[in-house]
Amino acid sequence: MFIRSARSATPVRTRARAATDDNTTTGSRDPHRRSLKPIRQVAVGLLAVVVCAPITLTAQPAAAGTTLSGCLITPLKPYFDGINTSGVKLVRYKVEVICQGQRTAEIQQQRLESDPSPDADDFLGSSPISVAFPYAAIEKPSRVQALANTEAGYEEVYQRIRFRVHSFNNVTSPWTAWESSPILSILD
Ligand SMILES: [Ca+2]
Ligand SMILES: [Ca+2]
Repeated sequence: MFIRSARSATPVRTRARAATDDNTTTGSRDPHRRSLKPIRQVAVGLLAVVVCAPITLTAQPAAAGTTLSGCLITPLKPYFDGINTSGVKLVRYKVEVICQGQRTAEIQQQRLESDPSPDADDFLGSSPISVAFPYAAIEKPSRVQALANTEAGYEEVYQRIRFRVHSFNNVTSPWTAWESSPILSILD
């Protein structure tokens, strides 16, 4: 329930945070800071609810997000995002990052293609993603990768992430467990 609330609030901040949507993990001290104030209040409220009642997160089975040290981070389902100049489909892997202020979220993202057991999933790529939060906010950093052809027919791509949190007073949390997103089935 609370995840949906978080997502429904994000369009409000699209204008102010559009730059963070594509490989940008900096720019926290932006000129739109004043316009983000209501969003920060929303984010703080969401985090307060999440931290106080974490059991409600289990209501959503897949990619419910992980809460640690004032951050709630969710690997979202990848989605088709155009075709490159070589005619290959592009897939965007976006992560929703909600954090309280005065901390930095350090995320490791891995992109994979699912195969039935006993085959191991195909590893497609990985990226470090770091997002600073001088103030509580919602960020949605993402990475784009051309769709790999690992088999005949559809490819079943997904991402998995883990993260740790660095507070601005030099305290670092342990890494979370890996959490996988829902799978995107897409024809290459
Ligand atoms: Ca497959
Ligand atoms: Ca495969």
